[in-house]
Amino acid sequence: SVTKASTLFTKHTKALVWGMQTRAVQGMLDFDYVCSREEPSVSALIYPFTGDHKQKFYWGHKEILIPVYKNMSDAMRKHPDVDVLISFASLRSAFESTMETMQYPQIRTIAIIAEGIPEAHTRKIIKAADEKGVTLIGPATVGGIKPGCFKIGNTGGMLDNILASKLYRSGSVAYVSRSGGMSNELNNIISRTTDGVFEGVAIGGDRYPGSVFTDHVLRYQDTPGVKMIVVLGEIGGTEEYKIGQAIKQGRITKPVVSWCIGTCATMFSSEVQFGHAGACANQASETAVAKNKALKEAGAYVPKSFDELGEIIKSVYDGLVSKGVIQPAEEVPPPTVPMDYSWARELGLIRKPASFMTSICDERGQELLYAGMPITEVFKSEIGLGGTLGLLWFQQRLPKYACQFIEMCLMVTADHGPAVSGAHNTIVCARAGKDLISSLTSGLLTIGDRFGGALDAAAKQFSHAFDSGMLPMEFVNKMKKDGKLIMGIGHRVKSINNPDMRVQILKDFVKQNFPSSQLLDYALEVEKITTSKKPNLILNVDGFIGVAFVDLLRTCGGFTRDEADEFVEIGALNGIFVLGRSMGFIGHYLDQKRLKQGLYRHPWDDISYVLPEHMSM
Ligand code: Q5B
Repeated sequence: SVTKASTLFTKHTKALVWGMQTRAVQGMLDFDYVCSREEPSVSALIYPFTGDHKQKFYWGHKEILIPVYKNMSDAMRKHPDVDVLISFASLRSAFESTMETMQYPQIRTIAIIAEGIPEAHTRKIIKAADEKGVTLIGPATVGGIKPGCFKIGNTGGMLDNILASKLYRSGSVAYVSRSGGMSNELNNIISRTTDGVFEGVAIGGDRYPGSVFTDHVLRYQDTPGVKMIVVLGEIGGTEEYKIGQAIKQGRITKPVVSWCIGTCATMFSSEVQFGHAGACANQASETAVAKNKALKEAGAYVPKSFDELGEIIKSVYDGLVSKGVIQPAEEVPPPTVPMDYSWARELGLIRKPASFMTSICDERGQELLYAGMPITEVFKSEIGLGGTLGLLWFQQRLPKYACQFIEMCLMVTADHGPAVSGAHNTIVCARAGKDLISSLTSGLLTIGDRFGGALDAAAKQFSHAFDSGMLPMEFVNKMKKDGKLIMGIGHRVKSINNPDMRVQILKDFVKQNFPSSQLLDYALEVEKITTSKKPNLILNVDGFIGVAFVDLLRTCGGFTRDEADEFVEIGALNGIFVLGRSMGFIGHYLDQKRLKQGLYRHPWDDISYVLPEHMSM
């Protein structure tokens, strides 16, 4: 097999990341930045499921773009300085993608994060890696870290952890462990008891890890910056014995502090399979107790229990400092990496005024809420469309009669034929080949004071007159004197001789169900006066809904007087006509399309051309 590199990572190491692991990549970039690296350690991502594109990341305060390639070959060709690949491939795709990676001689180290890769596949990967001189870290690991230089994926945890364990600068202690979680603990212990971590690798918990303890311990032995080595082994396998042999043979001369986890297994009467696939003693020599004993006999520093590991690391380190082997460097504070907004918010460190406020609907939870009412409850209590509108427009669970009245208003305003302004516009628009939404909105845009949009103004005018104690006749006279039309009065085709049945239906309902209809009664008195002047000056459908709604808001018990007035003031009532008539406009649009009506052109004989006469100079 080809000799493998003893230095896996430097301050200039560049990596490719296989998989769209944006959080892990951002973690690597934040680590790079806090280590004062000149350039990001991630050159590109490989993700076969999207096309080539660029992904945005933060580099300190700046935003940068990192390319994402669909094909590994493109990534390798475009980034020849990359020599590490971090694979977040799933257990199903890891084998194929790792074997593909090894076809590129530029890659010297591969970290495989996936758990559960079949052992037969891992063994093939290991064989190929040995032939090609590629160092594997993993599978089933977070990877490893070289403080001040390079971090594999999520190793070392979040930035606060990295800062707390001073992983942004190099120390003198190198470690190797199986577990990623325990490597975090080692970062913590080593940072508190020594000048810090030089490098740490978690080889992973599988029975066949891609690289073994001895591979890394021997690398550390050959690395001048490493002054002492920590090995955190565990029950299962016999790899730790090789370290003992290497110490005895003088191949390892640097102090080794070592502990094998799993000594509690002796308390069980049968074999125990611990969390990792490889963590099971199949014979006496694979127990943690036996391995700890052997390492101690070989000359490693072995504590009595894991609890003492920190103390023993400290005493070995202090010894090296007193001998002058280690000269602790002066601490230089790392550059500040801005905290992610979402994380700072989670920690409660910042607050920001929201750009939007809402008080009617919340879709974030498990269940959609309308004004606080879960959608299942909306249906269970059968509040219907009127009740739903009550929740979303008025934030109230309205009484049954009010819900019914709203639905009736929507039904009576749903359509009034093709001749009215809005339907006409919708039809012309549909016949000009426009789509449903354009045709609908073209119709809706005609709704205003004259057509269909007189509800709010009628509600305001009538309630103002009524509240200020004006007699109906005084009101009519005042409006005439001011030269103003009474909103909600008058109709082009309906009159006392041709009554509007829509208004009659609503009137019957209000009279039977509303606790009070004071404003409606007032408006009906006004109607008597206006119709005595002209039979078409009836209380029209807009006017009726406008005044009846004021009665509803004022007397249904759900609103204070100010709240009731505010809805009229902010123009809620025209919404009833808009909503109801949308049904009709959509119907007209569909009708025109169904009838295959061509482009409409208004006939000339229906247009009076009244141009000024031509004047000759
Ligand atoms: N006069 C509705 O006008 C209409 C008067 C008035 C005092 C009034 C007109 C008006 C107020 C706005 C209003 C909603 C334009 C109507 C609707 C939905 C619809 C539509 C549909 C549907 C009708 C004749 C004489 C004149 C006027 C006087 C008229 N209105 N005086 N207060 N309100 N109303 N809009 O027929 O002395 O002869 O000069 O603006 O409530 O849109 O089906 O079509 O469901 O789609 O053109 O129902 O009333 O009457 O303008 O020729 O006036 O009566 O001053 O007096 P007309 P005009 P004078 S519902």
